[in-house]
Amino acid sequence: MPERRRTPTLPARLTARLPALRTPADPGCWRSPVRGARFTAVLGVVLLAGLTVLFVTGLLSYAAYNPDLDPVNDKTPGKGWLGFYLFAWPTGPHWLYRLTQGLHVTVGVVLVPVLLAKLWSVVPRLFALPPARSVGHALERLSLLLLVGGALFEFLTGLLNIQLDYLFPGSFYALHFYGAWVFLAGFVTHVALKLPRAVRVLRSGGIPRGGPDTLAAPDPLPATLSRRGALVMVGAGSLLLLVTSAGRSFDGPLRRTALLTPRGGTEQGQGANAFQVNKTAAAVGITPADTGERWLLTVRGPAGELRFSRAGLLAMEQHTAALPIACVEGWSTSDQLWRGVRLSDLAALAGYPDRPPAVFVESLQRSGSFRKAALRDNQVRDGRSLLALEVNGAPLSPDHGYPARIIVPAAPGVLNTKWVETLTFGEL
Ligand SMILES: Nc1nc2c(c(=O)[nH]1)N[C@H]1C(S)=C(S)[C@@H](COP(=O)(O)O)O[C@H]1N2
Ligand SMILES: [Mo]
Repeated sequence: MPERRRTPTLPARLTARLPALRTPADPGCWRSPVRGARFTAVLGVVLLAGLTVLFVTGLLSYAAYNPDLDPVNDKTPGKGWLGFYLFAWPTGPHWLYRLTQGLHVTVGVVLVPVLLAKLWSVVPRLFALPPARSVGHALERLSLLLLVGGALFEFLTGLLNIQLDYLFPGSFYALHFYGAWVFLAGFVTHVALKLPRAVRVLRSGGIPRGGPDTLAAPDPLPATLSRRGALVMVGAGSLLLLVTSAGRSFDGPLRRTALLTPRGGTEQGQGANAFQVNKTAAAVGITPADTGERWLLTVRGPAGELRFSRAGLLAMEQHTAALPIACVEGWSTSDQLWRGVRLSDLAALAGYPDRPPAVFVESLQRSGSFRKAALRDNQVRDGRSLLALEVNGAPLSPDHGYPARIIVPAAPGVLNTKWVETLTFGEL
């Protein structure tokens, strides 16, 4: 059947009612009655606090890897002076990284609606003409490019990394690290320029003194939602994200509230080993043959090269430590009861009886990231730092690192190497 031909033009009745075409550079083009100085100022102040937490906890996360200790720990070896602030990551309180990285990821997720609302509230400014009224104004707009681009980039890379489980292994760290510094350059400039005004607007109850509200629409449409209502909606969005993602930092029923994360399901593993697994043994190619009777631990130091079977390690003095696993992706477990040999005892056998040095740890795992790590002397010295053989009263499961794994207080999961094969003690 032939189709009826449609007329390409709109009915005259309709075109007559359409307003004159406005470009986005025309302030009259933007007609939401919600935009205004107070709306923007409230969101801006929330972001000032939230983004500061993100930046500081992000820098702490980098420091927690002990990147200057050894190149295997450093995911951005070209950082140069950007690593000026690095310090020896402490071993206490034992939940330190669980807290800082849980905050980093949870605050990041929760701020998404605030960031989007803030950008929406000022989007007409993006199109304002002329592009620059003065050198100062040009610099201000340039700083916005760093700020907005940097913030969107950081949120995107961070969210992809936690949601898709290492989407870009290796390169994530470099992207997120340098992106953060670009963002900071824009953020500091923007806050210096805008904070006094935001504070004035908030103090005066929303009316910018000495001028019109240039963020408000000159020709607003009738309101369907008050400004306060719009802020409440943004807050409700953040709250929803909070209650559906914070559970990743806990276990049991709380974890199951984390609907928005790959870590929100039931615990992996069984019995004593029923807690989250990052990479399974199968995923990294560790077979029962590698970890069976044939397995031997090699310990190197000034005393030479020593070898230990699992039975030999179990015959040594055993110590326990209640420590969590806390991953850079923001998920963590509560304290698990680990049992095994103290790293400082192994250091003594390796030829450091008095003052344990740093240690270089290598896994059986043959490829992939995180199969090697270096631990600083303060970590080796801590009595809770173990080469763990058991957890919660049972032998380690293959997925949690059988026959032996590292566990160190306050450290990121990345430094808790599984399926350990070699420990080399000495100054790195
Ligand atoms: N050999 C090896 N050890 C490893 C990893 C790895 O990929 N390979 N992943 C690390 C990371 S990123 C984390 S968060 C913890 C997770 O430990 P779990 O799987 O026992 O919870 O193991 C760490 N140890
Ligand atoms: Mo991790």
